Amino acid sequence: MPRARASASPSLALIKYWGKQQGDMNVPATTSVAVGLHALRTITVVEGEPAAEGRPPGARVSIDGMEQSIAPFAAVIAALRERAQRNGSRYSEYDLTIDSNNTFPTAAGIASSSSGFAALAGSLAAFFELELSDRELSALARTGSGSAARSVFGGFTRFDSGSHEAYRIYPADHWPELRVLVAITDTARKPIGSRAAMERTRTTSPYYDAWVSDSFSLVDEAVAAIAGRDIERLGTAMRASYLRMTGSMLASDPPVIYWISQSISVIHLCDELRSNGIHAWETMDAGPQVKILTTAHDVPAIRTALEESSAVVHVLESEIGGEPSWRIG
Ligand code: 2P0
Repeated sequence: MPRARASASPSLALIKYWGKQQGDMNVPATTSVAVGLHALRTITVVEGEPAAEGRPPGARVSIDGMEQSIAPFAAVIAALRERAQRNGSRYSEYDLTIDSNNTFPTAAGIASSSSGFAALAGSLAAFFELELSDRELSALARTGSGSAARSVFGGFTRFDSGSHEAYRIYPADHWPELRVLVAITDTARKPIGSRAAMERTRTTSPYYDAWVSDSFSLVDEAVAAIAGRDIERLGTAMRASYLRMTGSMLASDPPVIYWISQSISVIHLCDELRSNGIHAWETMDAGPQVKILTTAHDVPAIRTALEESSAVVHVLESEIGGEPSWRIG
């Protein structure tokens, strides 16, 4: 039975994508700047067998052993299959069994859709024996989830407003000391998916237009900070981005509130650590976990503080990296 395997890491946005341009699938309204979280992976295996005569080929998807509704994956699978048909792939009419596993909690705000759709697109490209450039794969992964366009690259990435694909701005070894600690505060599934929440923000938040127009100034600031390996400058821009994004969410109707009391405790803890000269720069996404950007030097102090806090269930640590891989067999 033909088989392909892919693995990708979640893409953590330092400068956030929140809101879509109208008219195409997951084309961002804001420019995002992100890093790949090397220690966290989604691993996806695709197997196939010929579809029965006279029946269109189908697909089944499971995540962490649980069968999923096909709807969220249909666009990416259709796009890759269409590409396979055009290229005359010998497997284009195969029924697919897609099995995906995360090494971290799914759907709790650690960007599992970014690594998930990047690994899905990569595994299908390998299965159908397609030769795609990274940029082509990024555009295909984007049809599943906007942030997945970034996870097709490791290291430091950028996804421009109005663009169909992301690109790498620096490889991971540009800044080897950089680290991310993820403070897990709750592993329950989030109350509202980011897609619906983004759309609610766009259509009901009086702050949405201000969020979008303001967001661009932070991009240049973050890129300059990465170029100069300046953690304080990067942390300051990153903090402004997530707080302004959150402001636009909170002003939606009904409000979008991903924070729980433990998240706020960790935000205050980071503030306290910074006032003691420790580089603990937090950011948050569509979930209650708090991600802390720092350097290797300050990891032990932050870890100790997080482990002593009753707000934190578990701490994950990652270097920057997350080079994806895909292969046949
Ligand atoms: C990001 N997030 O830049 C932002 C920041 C969450 C907050 O991208 O609708 O799953 O599939 O394109 O990529 C999460 O949203 O949304 C996200 P869709 P996605 O990482």
